[in-house]
Amino acid sequence: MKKTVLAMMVLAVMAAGCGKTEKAAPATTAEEGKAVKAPQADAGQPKAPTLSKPKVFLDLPEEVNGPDGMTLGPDGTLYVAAPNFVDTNYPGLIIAVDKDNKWEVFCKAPIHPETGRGCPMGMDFGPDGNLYYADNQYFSDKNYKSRLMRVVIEDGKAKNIEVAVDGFKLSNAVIWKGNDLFVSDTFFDVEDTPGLSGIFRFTLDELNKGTVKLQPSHKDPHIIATFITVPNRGDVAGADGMTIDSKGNLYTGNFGDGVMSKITFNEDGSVKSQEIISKEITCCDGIFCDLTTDDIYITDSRYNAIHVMRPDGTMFKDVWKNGASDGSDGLLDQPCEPIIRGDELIVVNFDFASPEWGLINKEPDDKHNISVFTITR
Ligand SMILES: [Ca+2]
Ligand SMILES: [Ca+2]
Ligand SMILES: [Ca+2]
Repeated sequence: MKKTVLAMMVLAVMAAGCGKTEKAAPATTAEEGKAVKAPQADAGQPKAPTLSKPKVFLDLPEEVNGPDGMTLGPDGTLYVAAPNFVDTNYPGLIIAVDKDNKWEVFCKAPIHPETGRGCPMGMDFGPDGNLYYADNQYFSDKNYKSRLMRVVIEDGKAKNIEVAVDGFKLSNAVIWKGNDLFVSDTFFDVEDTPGLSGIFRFTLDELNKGTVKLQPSHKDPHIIATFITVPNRGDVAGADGMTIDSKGNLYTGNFGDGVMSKITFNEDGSVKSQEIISKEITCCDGIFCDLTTDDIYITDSRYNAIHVMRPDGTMFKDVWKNGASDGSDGLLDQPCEPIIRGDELIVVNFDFASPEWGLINKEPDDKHNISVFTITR
């Protein structure tokens, strides 16, 4: 697909972030790229971690022009998914980064037979040792073409890649909790409920029986939670990143309006509660829980910012924020997913925007980077 056509389609999807009525970021923090002392909610509350100035974690070639999702393997290898929406001459792929930050292509994403594209985004390892990733076809075809893929791994290598679940709109984040797998779908595109999105749950047993075919509807029985994004700058993108805290609670945030939700579970895995816990920010892409503290790191694509949220919804805004950058200096360039490796906060820069979307990042450039901060907890 031509880049311009794709960009127009993506505009409808990802023109996201913050309403025009939102106050602009403080100029000093946005422009100077300084670590900001995060506000403390209440005396006695846990303090927010602080972050160093970011550095370049990886410089990536054109072959990896639009990185998105990440996960850590059992041996500490970092996997990074690249749907490569910026330059679609390159196929979507997943790279593996070792502990010395040397990387290689782990696998190329199989193309969808109807769209001709393979677009890996969110990823997580399952209890079966295989790697599962969201194959986001929404930018090519909105008619339930997105999938969940299973990379069957043998001896640390990708042996083959199978369709585990077929029929999402925009499968985005993927996370396992025991034998339950959760997948967020950012758009349901229901006419009478604009901004509807949701989270699906699958069990390992069900996935082991063969490809799960979803009902082409927002009423598929695998849906365990739904969300409604309030239009923000005309954007209604919904559930995006997901993470699970040390107590097994699930969190997600809407891309379009930044509303954060928490889901708790009963012993049998059914949903016990679902509540909105924060409306402090206006854009949420990927999120990641630091299990040593239960601090939840949030990437804000709109403002090139990192926020940190506590499980009770206490939000420490702008733990990091910087102005426009091509990323070659390590500064954020439309950050889309965080992950923690030891005391490193590694942040992928998606860098795929258009000026009219109103993001700090105006458009893709030819620098493709992943950033890294040092965390002081
Ligand atoms: Ca995402
Ligand atoms: Ca860049
Ligand atoms: Ca850029």
